[in-house]
Amino acid sequence: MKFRLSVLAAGATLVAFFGLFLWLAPSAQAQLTLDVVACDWPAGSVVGGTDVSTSPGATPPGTPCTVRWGTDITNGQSGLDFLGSAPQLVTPGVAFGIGTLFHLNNEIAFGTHATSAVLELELTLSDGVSSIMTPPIPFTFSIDETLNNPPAPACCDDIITFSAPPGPVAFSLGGVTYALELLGFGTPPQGSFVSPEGGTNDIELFAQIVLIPTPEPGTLLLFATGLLGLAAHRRKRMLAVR
Ligand SMILES: [Ca+2]
Ligand SMILES: [Ca+2]
Repeated sequence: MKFRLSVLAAGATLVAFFGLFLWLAPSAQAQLTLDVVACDWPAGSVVGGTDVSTSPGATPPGTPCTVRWGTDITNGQSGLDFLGSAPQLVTPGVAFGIGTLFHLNNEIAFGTHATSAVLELELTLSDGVSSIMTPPIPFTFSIDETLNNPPAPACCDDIITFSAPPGPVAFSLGGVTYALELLGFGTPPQGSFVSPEGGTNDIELFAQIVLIPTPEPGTLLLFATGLLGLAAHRRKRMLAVR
């Protein structure tokens, strides 16, 4: 009897683990077509800075989205531009260039610089059958406008970094759930972009689209069956020792 219960327990455990494996394992996915990378720097998201202005990127692509700040002292304001990539094929889990970031690193009056701004990206994607535009996916860019003392070019480059969204912004295409991750600046992707003083500096920004595993009804049923089997075995064992 004890042997039979053990076999049952082992079987239930295997079924539960197999169901869990199927639930978590992403299925192989074909390439997607990335048609448009639209962008915006929402004015309300800019922290610090005086005389802040923004403009969204145009669709179809070719015009960057822009944010400007600071008091011009004859060179122009400082700011950031983002220009989305040209249409391309992307493979889930594989890095691709999503666009180019420009830092307009002009000398501005002391204390008039911004410290961060949010870049919102909206991707138009298709899987060959259906097409979607994602919701706005926000990434916060921190701007460290270092003091220029002594003056450029001897000192001191500015540094741009970004952070991921607080939670993955999921979107669905063809019944599959995905999320967008920024990987970094340049190749191999770096976490920060060092921008020399005096002029406009640019760098390509790399990203990847990742699969978000979602349980399918059959997989869930398998997982639940295994769990129920384990629970039944446990109950029988508890009754047996009374
Ligand atoms: Ca600067
Ligand atoms: Ca500086």
